Amino acid sequence: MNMLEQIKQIKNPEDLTALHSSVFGKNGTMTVRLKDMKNLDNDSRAALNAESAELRDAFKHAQEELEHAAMMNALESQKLDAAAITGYGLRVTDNGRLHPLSQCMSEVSTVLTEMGYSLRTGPEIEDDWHNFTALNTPPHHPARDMQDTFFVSGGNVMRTQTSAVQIRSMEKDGVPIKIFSAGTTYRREMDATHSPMFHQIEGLVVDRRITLSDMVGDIKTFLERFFERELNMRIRPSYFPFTEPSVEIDVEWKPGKWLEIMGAGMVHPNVLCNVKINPNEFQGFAFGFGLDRLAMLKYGLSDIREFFGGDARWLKANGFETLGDKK
Ligand code: FA5
Repeated sequence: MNMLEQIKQIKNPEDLTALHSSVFGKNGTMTVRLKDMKNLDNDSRAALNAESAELRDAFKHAQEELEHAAMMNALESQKLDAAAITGYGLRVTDNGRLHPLSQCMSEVSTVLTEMGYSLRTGPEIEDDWHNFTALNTPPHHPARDMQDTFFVSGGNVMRTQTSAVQIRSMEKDGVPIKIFSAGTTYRREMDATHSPMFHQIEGLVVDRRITLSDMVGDIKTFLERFFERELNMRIRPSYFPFTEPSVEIDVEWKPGKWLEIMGAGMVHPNVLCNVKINPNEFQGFAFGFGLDRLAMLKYGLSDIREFFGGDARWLKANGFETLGDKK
């Protein structure tokens, strides 16, 4: 193999340097021959000079090639590093977004806030007074059986209804009051329409001369704004210990198909007395509903438990966007 071919075959800078010194170094083959040039005739000198120049060019070219290859390698490996660092962020299809229930909760809150209700919250582990007794459901009241309750230590319960927050709010802020509470509630039951943990929203208005028609007006306004369409509403007599009269509200979901959507009623005088408000001076109404059932209706779902499966594929299958769809 002649020298030019040897140079071309070299794959790393160290080998190239070594070969270069063996040719052009102090005692290199070409250096020695060039030193002897004076003994050559003109043609041989010209040929040697040309050969030497050609070799220098070949070395220079080989060096440039190796430098270029090294730079490409470095870029390639940096590109891999960059992908390793940013790769997770690029796979946005794996990411999530607000759960449909959270979105629903926020829509409900927006509508109620626009209607002048302000949000109140309370503890999820509640004492007997706020969850039951002050709501006109003292111990041994048969209406306690209406709610399958989780009891925790110290006589407390996992709150079965957000109605507990109306007691706390009236105790703290007095009246007049126009509030809503929103949050998780718990009952010992589970089937397609009952989940052990679910979400309730409750509205409460207490003032002078509040009537049942104020309640009907506010509930209709709320439902139509939330579902973004006009709805026929039906009011049926019902029973809750903390409201008198008590009603259930149904909406005509499809022509001739009515669905029960919430409980409501005028705040029972005993409840007002329990929070030291004179029922002869103040009256009010309250309404409460399950957010999860409302969301089932809005999104056309048949099993409440699907909300809590935590499966992103389910979100997609039911037409809920995930963050990845926003790409
Ligand atoms: C109540 O809890 C009353 N506090 C509502 C109320 C407030 C009435 C103010 C009058 C005035 P009820 O037990 O019916 O009522 O529950 C209200 C809603 O919570 C139900 O209509 C249903 O939508 C929802 N709900 C009840 N239990 C479950 C459950 N296990 N899973 C999912 N949703 C539930």
